[in-house]
Amino acid sequence: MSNHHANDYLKKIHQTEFLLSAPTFKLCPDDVGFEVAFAGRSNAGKSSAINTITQQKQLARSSKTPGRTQMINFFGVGSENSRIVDLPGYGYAAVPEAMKIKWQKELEEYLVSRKSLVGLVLMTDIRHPLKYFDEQMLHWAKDGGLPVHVLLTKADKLKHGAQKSALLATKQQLQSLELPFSIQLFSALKKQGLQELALVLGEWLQLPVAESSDNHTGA
Ligand SMILES: Nc1nc2c(ncn2[C@@H]2O[C@H](COP(=O)(O)OP(=O)(O)OP(=O)(O)O)[C@@H](O)[C@H]2O)c(=O)[nH]1
Ligand SMILES: [Mg+2]
Repeated sequence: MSNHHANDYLKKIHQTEFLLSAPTFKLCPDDVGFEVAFAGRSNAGKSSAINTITQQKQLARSSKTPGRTQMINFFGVGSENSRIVDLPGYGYAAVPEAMKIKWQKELEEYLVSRKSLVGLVLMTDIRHPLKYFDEQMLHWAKDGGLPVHVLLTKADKLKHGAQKSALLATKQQLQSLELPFSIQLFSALKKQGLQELALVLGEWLQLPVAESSDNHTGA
């Protein structure tokens, strides 16, 4: 797999546009095409990752206040049939219990039954191990036959060696769950891991690549 494709995918991903915000999954776009969901605890860095990979400062609102993203936000990657979804963060303590339970039911239904959903990007702050609800998400993804790509976000908060250790520890944690997954380091601040993420999104969303000129010889 080449960086060549990663750059083609990135170019396409830069063309991402906001589609719509939905307060519930009942109001989400038609279940056609391909969709990748970005999920994680509140404040994990979901919106920042979307803004960074799309090279658009304000596409997904990011904020220092946890729980700010209450709506399910849909973005079209060059087309409304290739979508990125910014899911509301979970684990925000101030949300009433009844609302949490209602939301969790909706989330589970979405992950298990949404046909256009082709992958889950699960984000977790590199300084925090996967928590109970992250594992819950991973099990729902497994139930839905959904591949999972884990981003260890805010990697810039740790030195190189500590980044590697965190990567290894989370890999081991995921392996013990016996789920198919891939994992990478990511930093929105340092723009670290963009190509790796672009490759995953490009493949899952089946984004077009430019015609290869590799076969042309001479002249
Ligand atoms: N140092 C550092 N800070 C980051 C990075 N990414 C996000 N942050 C900060 O972490 C906080 C939360 O980022 P968001 O992108 O809003 O997180 P979110 O997951 O969308 O949060 P909710 O929408 O509330 O669930 C903000 O203060 C960001 O500036 C990163 O790569 N490095
Ligand atoms: Mg957000």
